[in-house]
Amino acid sequence: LTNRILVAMVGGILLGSLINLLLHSTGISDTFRMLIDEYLVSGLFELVGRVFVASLKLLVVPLVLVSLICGSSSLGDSARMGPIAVKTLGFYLATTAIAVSTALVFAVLVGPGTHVSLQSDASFQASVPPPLIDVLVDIFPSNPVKAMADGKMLQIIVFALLFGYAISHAGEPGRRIAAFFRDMEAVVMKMVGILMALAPYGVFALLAKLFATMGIGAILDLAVYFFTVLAVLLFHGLVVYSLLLRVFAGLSPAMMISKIRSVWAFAFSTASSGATLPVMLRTVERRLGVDNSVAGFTIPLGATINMDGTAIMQGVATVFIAQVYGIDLSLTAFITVILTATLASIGTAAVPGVGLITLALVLEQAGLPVEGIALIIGVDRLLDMVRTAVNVTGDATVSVIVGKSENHFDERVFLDPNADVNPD
Ligand code: DAS
Repeated sequence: LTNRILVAMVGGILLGSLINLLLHSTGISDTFRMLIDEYLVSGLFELVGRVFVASLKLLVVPLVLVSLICGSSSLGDSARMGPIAVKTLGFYLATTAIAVSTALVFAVLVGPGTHVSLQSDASFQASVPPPLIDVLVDIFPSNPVKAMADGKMLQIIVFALLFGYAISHAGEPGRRIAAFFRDMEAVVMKMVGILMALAPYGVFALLAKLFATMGIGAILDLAVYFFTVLAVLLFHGLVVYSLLLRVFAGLSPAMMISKIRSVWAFAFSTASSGATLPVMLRTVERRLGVDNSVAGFTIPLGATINMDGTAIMQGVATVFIAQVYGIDLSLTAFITVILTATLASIGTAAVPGVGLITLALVLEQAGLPVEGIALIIGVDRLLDMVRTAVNVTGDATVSVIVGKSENHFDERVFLDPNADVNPD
């Protein structure tokens, strides 16, 4: 699939740029120009692209609801691990909030979207975001069904966390419901897989229309966006996690990095924390020395709720899209982005491209045009591979910190460069 998406990307960019040149050349008849513009660019490509974006938004509610209910109900089950759960959740949420905040500051400083002159056909006027107090009150659902119908994701997240916690304290009925939601999650993940199979067509159409409209110059604009996200990912992945490991566990970041490179290769090539989970669990336990009683909890939970790399992309993408559409983000909007990206990263399941699905949610909550996703989708696949590696590095770092602080950690294994080098 990755290759097909890459081919679709290149094809869309090339065809779109070619059409752009054609439409601006004087050598073709007006009839032909109208045919190309009306029926191909604004017709077929527009249709396929918008259906694809709509299908991404379609999955947000079911994906977040079931993955969160499953995550929080398993959390409740292990109530005997209270301090471990509290520390793990605390570090996961804190690192994600740091990640998205760094991304926002960096993006505002670099201004990746300020020079992009998008002649946007959709002259989008952001809905004025509500005052912060309303945003905070609005987090608590008064009607969960209405919250889902209205796509109020923060309310859905709060409801799912509460519901999942109740499941884990409801005895036999709770166990039956938990099993139901685990099945639901499997089906919804299958839906994500099906939609990702459509991604090449959607990506091709979006990019062909984008470059037919904007011309090859768009790649330059995207290059600034691309390298802004990459810079923050590398900073967070190599500097922030190393600092945390040094400060909270007094361990050598170099040793950890040398041991999780195999996990990086897996995360990068699959662009899926979920697919990387088995390799991750083995590495954290047998090479980093974290006891299974901790890693068995922190790694699956982390793969589901801890996505710092994703939050970084969402932070930069939000600023980029706001700048391209000439929309000034208010402080409330920034806070909404930090809250939504942090909480939404809890709900993202660990599959390729899922960061875009919740980006739609972050943009909506910030009052920005979801169509802006079309601007960045072309380079998202490459960024997805890098941000997935950052996501799993965050899970490993927090697992070591929590394991050590709870004395479920064997430092000799961590310090042994040859621990589990030749897996059986
Ligand atoms: N690929 C996702 C993951 O598995 C992250 C994302 O899509 O942003 O972590």
